[in-house]
Amino acid sequence: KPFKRILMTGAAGGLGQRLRPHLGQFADIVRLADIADLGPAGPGEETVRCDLAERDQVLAMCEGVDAILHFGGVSTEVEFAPIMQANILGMANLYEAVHKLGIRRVVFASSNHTMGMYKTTDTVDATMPPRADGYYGLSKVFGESLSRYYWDRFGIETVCIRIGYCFPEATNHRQLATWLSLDDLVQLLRRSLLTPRVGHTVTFGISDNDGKWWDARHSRFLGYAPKDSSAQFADQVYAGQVDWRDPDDITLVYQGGVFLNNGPKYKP
Ligand code: NAI
Ligand code: 15L
Repeated sequence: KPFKRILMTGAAGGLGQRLRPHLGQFADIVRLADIADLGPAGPGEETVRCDLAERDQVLAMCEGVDAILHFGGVSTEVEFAPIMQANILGMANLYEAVHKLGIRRVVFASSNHTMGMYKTTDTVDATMPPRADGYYGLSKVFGESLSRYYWDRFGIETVCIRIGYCFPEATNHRQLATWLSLDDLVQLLRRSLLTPRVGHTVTFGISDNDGKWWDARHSRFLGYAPKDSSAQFADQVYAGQVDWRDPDDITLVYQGGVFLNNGPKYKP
């Protein structure tokens, strides 16, 4: 196997639970970490309870690992304080530990919400400036910048995957554009972990969908070749939805979709 031990944070979450059965291919030992209960460790697994906001716990969580899949943190738009703790302080704690322990590579679950203020008529590539759609997206921009710094300054490699919509089925027009199948995510993780030199790379976590909004030309060297497409859900979506170009609906105008409705609200 390519690694002796890898760590996955956020392993109790939605993606963590779906990925868990696929991680054994990467390492002899898979260390699963979360602040939430992970259940009993299976063969080849270790479990660790860790709050990403707690520096000492993060250091202990990272000890003895060769690479990290960093999926832990707040995964939706909420108020700033919990995002700051888990995603901002948590990211700083993680990279401090990574540097201290000499860990060479991290795969970071970034998000399409780093670019949610681009319009659904725009095509975005990895060289374009981030345009986050809220605190959550901003925290992922911070994560991308922090990991860039750790590459530039200390040579720690990171692949930032701006994941689209990784759930079993696409049920609306936005999800058709942004859908990522589990198998394609597993392939992308494999390419991100095993490609010999990745430096600091920003890529997009989507399947081979029609009408994509993102152009992954700058990360082609990863060799990611998605096998699935959201086209399998298109008939169902188009049958149920009519006006998905309504210019007065900000959740349709901007790529961030419904996250646009969840940001800070100032009441007069
Ligand atoms: P999720 O919310 O189901 O899982 C996140 C996990 O992180 C949870 O198990 C939670 O307990 C853990 N966590 C939260 N705060 C923590 C803390 N302070 N310390 C330690 N663990 C903490 O989210 P999901 O859907 O599994 O996503 C995983 C990652 O992928 C997240 O970072 C999310 O931002 C990112 N992502 C997911 C997308 C998707 O389509 N599912 C799309 C874009 C990004
Ligand atoms: C995300 O970043 C979230 O973690 C996920 O739950 C979805 O909401 C996804 O983006 C999306 O944009 O649909």
